[in-house]
Amino acid sequence: MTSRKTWTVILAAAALASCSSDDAAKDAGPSEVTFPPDFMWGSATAAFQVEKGLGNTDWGIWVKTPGKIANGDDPDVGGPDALAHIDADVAVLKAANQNTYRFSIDWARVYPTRDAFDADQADAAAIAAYDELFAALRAAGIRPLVTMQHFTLPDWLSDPREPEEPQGWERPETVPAFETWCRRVAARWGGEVDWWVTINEPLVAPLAGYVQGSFPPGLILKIERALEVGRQEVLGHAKCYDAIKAADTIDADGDGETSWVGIVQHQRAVEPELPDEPADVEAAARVRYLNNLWFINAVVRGDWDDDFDGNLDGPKDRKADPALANRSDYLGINYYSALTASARGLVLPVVDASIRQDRLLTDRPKTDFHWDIYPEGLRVILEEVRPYGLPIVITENGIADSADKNRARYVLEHLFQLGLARESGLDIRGYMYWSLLDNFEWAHGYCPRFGLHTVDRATAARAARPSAAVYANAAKTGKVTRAEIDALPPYGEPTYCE
Ligand code: IFM
Repeated sequence: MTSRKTWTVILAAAALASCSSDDAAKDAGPSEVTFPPDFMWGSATAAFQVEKGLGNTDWGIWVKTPGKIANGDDPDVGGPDALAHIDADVAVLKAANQNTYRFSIDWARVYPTRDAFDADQADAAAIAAYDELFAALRAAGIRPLVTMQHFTLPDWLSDPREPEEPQGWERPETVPAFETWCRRVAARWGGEVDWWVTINEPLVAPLAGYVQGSFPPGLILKIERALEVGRQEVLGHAKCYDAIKAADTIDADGDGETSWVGIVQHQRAVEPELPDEPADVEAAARVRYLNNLWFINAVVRGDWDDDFDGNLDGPKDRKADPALANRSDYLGINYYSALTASARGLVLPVVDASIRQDRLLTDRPKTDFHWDIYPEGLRVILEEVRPYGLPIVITENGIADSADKNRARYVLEHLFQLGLARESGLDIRGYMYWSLLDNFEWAHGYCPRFGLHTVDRATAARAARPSAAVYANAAKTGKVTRAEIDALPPYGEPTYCE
């Protein structure tokens, strides 16, 4: 059980964070925010969401399982097919004044079988395709920011047809295999890449895969297994970090560093469902700790809270473990929205709270995906990570908005908050919009449209949405003004997906 003292500390931190947000909201502040010339302006994708032909992954099996994907959508049909459209994607990045592109290299594409991985026989076509992408980016002067694992795992490590067996990160061979994967990728492409992400959103996969059932292996309320996945991902991250540091010996961008290796977390502004209800306030503190801080504590401070209870008093807990500490050169933050926690409803063990991520009972505008639009929440979650003292990259921020009526305002308002956060002393190095293109949104298929660019479902032709020009202008001028934001229409009704 979590001690009263522990939660008092966590609640105090939460109060501090919400003070900062109130201050931010009250602060009419400057009429513009500016960003330095070396700021990373970019957008992001992930292999499974934009490539095709990844049937040999756990997700490849999952999408073929009837009933798992909305509308029966298939990433092999009607998607961006990114590896066959490298020039088109680099052209739209360039046209939008972006100097950085975040994408993932897929492990199962490079090593389609266990035998190929064990023998280190990389697939020639895969290597050629990623080489082509790196060459095109280099020619366009666009910096790659590369993710080693973005939700998918090779089917030889994770098979959702056998959900009762240990899968993916639960298997003892996965962490050492991931370490090897990271080492080989960093050795092969370290001359192209300086900015690396180990694992994308490590806590989303266990939550969705073992608690909610929407990701492979599709289990519901298997809490102990979910926690073990989270623990193994910490170990995998630390091993991957060390492997990249050893293998990437080339300073590709001439900044004096051969590599910047970070974790990417999906942070939410966690709020009590009923702000005047003390039990909900405490529930929010527990969820905030678990979702936003638990992983970072482990890989930055080496504080291993094995039982996830918010203190380091447990029999397996460790403080400042040197095998884990200082394993993130920067924090990658994916920020989209708020979530609410309550002491009532479907209360999950460990956090002793129910969690709502969409259709929040707030009066904020919503996205097509039923998420709250809450730009000030960006500052709330940035304040939470200020104590770690690390550089920060916003590795994802974006909106599902098929009609493109709210995206320009969404982007500029978030950038404005980011600028204010910079001015308050946070070392923020970049902003990646999610996503460069409309793509395959996991269990929701193609319906949520996050793209700055549309993708024709028949021809895969890319076309810029009007908001792409608004983002491009911010990147070009390095500033966002209140006047620009005020000139945009107010948020309108979303086009809900389902
Ligand atoms: O599409 C996802 C991405 O894969 C991870 N971060 C959140 C995005 C939107 O849901």
